[in-house]
Amino acid sequence: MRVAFLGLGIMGHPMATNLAKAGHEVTVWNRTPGKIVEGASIAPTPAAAAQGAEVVWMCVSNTDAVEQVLFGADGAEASLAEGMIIADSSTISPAATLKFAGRVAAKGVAWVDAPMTGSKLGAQGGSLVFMVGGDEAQIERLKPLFAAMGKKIYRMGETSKGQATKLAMNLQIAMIFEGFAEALTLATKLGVDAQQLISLIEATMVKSGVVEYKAPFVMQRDFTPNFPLRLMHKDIRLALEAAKEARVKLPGLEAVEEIYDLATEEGHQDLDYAATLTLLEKWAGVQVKGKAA
Ligand code: NA7
Repeated sequence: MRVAFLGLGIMGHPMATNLAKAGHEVTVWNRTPGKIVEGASIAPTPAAAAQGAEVVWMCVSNTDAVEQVLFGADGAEASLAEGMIIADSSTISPAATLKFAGRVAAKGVAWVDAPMTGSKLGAQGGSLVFMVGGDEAQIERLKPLFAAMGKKIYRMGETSKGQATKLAMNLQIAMIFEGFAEALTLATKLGVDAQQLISLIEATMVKSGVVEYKAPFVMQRDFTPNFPLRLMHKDIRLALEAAKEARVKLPGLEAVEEIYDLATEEGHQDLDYAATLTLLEKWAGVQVKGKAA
């Protein structure tokens, strides 16, 4: 398929690479120029990338970035034509998604929100899991593209339900990691070996995909971003905003948000969200490490 891919960050770059590798005709655009994707052409603006495309696929930071890329100066909107599909893998506000989808629907363009989970390794390995909102027939048309980038697609309902689901998923990731980080900090302070604790976690019902993914990074104290803290912070805020609009109380997530506020004040926003651990360590006066470390 002819795809315009907009946004070549940690996730977008490997996704676009996998689309090109699978033989799709990919044109990429990134706000900061200079990024190349093997097998893809480069366009100077979103409008130029979208010209003649069947699908415009976005993977940019946040709601404002999506608005900018589509409707700002040189935005993709100028090149939209009847029958095209916009697929959005950015994590953004479900309410804004509906607003944007309404605006492009006037041009006969469908909107499929397609946020994903799987982090940098999943994007590189083409094993992302997509949670998707949109019309079934349009999602069907996108199947070859999903197949090139991911291993599973879950249709969660109509447009915006993919975004709503993503917020519910990242809420859990943030809270599960925070539980793990607090457990590691307390155990270390009380004299328990962290690596031993992790082995026990893995052998019991406490185990989780989040812990399995993050434990090796934490034990190596590698906080380079797989999923940057600033983006998890954004998702926590989006979830709290959506909860407020829907009159839902999320007291646990509100407490976790404070940790992210403080981590940001400490300048950790560009590290992985696992760096929230370092705040707990600082307050406790310990550093989590295994005997071997
Ligand atoms: P990154 O690595 O921070 O990449 C973000 C991308 O979004 C990158 O290409 C940015 O371009 C682009 N961006 C950011 N703001 C804008 C604006 N205003 N206009 C155009 N492009 C913009 O994030 P990830 O790849 O990890 O994640 C992307 C999304 O998936 C995000 O919503 C996550 O929550 C899930 P730059 O290179 O900085 O010029």
